[in-house]
Amino acid sequence: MATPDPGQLALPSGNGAVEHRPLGVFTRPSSSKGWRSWFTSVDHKKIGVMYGAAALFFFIIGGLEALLIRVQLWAPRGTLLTADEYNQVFTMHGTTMIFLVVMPIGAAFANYLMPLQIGARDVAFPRINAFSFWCFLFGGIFLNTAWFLGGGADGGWFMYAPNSSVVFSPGHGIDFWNIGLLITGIASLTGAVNLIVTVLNMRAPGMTLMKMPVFTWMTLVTQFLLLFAIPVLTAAQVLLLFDRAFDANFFNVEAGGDPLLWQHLFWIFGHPEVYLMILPAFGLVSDILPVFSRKPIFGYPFIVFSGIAIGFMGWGVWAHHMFVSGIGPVSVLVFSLTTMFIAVPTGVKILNWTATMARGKLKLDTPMLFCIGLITMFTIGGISGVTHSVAPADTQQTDTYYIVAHFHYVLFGGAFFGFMAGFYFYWPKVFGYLMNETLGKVNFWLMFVGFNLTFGPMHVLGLQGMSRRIYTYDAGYGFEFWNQVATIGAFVLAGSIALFIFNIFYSRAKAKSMANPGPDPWDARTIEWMIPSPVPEYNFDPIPTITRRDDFWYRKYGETEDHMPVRIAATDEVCQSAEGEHDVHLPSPSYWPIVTAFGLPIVGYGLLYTHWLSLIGGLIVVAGIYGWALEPPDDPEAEHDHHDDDHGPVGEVEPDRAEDEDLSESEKEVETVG
Ligand code: HEM
Ligand SMILES: [Cu+2]
Repeated sequence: MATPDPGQLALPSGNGAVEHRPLGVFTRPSSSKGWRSWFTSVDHKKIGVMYGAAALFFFIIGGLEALLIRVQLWAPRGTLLTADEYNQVFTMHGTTMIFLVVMPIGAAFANYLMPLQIGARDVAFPRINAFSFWCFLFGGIFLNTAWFLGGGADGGWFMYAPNSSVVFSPGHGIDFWNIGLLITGIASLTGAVNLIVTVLNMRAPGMTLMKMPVFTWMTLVTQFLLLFAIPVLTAAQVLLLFDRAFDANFFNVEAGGDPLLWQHLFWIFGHPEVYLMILPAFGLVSDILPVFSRKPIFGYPFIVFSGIAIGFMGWGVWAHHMFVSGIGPVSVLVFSLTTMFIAVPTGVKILNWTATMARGKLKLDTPMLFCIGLITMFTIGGISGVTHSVAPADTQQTDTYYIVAHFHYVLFGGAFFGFMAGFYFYWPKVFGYLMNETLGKVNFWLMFVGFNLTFGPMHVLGLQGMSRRIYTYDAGYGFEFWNQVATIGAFVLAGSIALFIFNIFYSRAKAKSMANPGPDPWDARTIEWMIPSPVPEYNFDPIPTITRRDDFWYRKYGETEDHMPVRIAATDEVCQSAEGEHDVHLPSPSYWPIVTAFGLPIVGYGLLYTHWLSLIGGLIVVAGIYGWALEPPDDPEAEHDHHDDDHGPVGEVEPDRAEDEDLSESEKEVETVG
């Protein structure tokens, strides 16, 4: 008698035969349609959209916290927040914006876009990809439930010891921060492994590394930074957990511990962290700028290798956050120099972007405006960054509003402006309609003005000596005027974000009466624009064969002797259509990623309240892993599953190997004619 497959039950089916029926819980959900499908989807596109939606939700929370800060500081002796409440609000604001907004928006674009840019059908491990997303979401919600369970974390986003100890912060706020970020850390690590394997293993034939779009390159560097940085933070967090839960004294100087250990561990993670936030935005700008300059990116290898250089050099500068922590003159000198050096590869990018625009046919549509916004605002942030690297000057600047201005110029002016360019540029590809261009331009200018009104004055306040993290200030220091300008700016900024959200719904409503903008509304350069919008579940059919960088562009345009583009084919001739039969195998939806992830916050609540909860949470995680391991690789009856017999094993996505040397003539031949 044949042994039944795991997850199957051998049932007598009369006439002595045995029928193998999958155990109910081990069958895979069949439909990839309807709202429920979002909970079981393993489709990288849906996961990308969910990362984006969740991050925008957390952005609103972080933004409201920022407005509370600004209202509190509108005038001397503000009374909106108490000192303790203020500590909670800026800690949660900083933590939310970094871990629950900027990082996941990077993950949203990486998940949705990168597989399309390399010509893949999905990421290497779709169920792990879903698991990563749910870990991020549940970790973020867990962290924010602190607001309803005694108050948010109050030790600042970098949580210095001994302030983070139970002596100085007895409530559970910091435990929610710690456990919440341990859970989101799992999301980052599993996500990083997944995306690295996908880039290195799943590229379309001919898509060699040096033909990949810059965003995919920056995604690869970002995932390696995550792979090495998150474990450092996790190690520090486990020490903090032991200090707070079991009096371990790792950071307690009276018991031989060392608070500086936390600072070193946190910033060994923390500085690469700032680069893994900015590099995806850099990648987006490097792919969008050529489209609106109608020129290829200037110095592609330099743009790529400067990103890789930043990825490496970012590990050698962490102690510039500790110039006044007593690390000694030699360390100060060394880290001062390494910090100055890292300005070089960053400068290379700004030079190459400027050279790409130079003598280009610039089209100032909204995505392009936000790209120019990033280049200008990040340059300002970069320059103030260089002033920090001069240690004696930093002694004056550190812990003042000059620093607050700096990191908002690089994080908001840099990363967020870059993401806004990506939203407006890729919106038609993801959702099948264009965002309203007039509202888009107003959105940009309102955000640009609001941003500079909010954070520009902070440079002045900082040099005037206003410390950060003070919940109020006395009259007579001359801080009033610029604080009021900054608060007005913050509300203009909030208005621009409200306008962005309005534009989403307005354009969606309008789209109902408008024609689909087609696969390539911007006349773009990379292959994600040669497939229908919204992108069909199977992405490409057939998988394209790549012959050069900007492969899609050169399917549409040839070049005259003086490198002027000349049309050689109409867009719809070279684009793939969603019409007709598409016989493509796809991984099936699954319950188990969300179930397994759901057990983690329950373990977290158990650590804070009752170990019974930890037990229950632990059982859910174990059951989830078992269910995951035992579920059939695929449900042959599943409606979404267009079997294609020439595809091998079912289940996880099959990689299309991209030979890293150029294609034989005959292969090139086959594809282009197709
Ligand atoms: C939406 C508009 C925003 C406004 C008005 C704003 C305002 C502020 C202000 C006033 C502070 C200083 C609080 C203090 O030191 O007392 C602050 C801190 C901070 N902000 Fe923002 N911010 C905004 C967006 C962002 C974004 C997009 C990020 C991106 C990552 C961010 C990251 C941070 C961080 C990390 C801190 C430090 C928190 C700490 O000291 O622990 N902010 N923000
Ligand atoms: Cu740093």
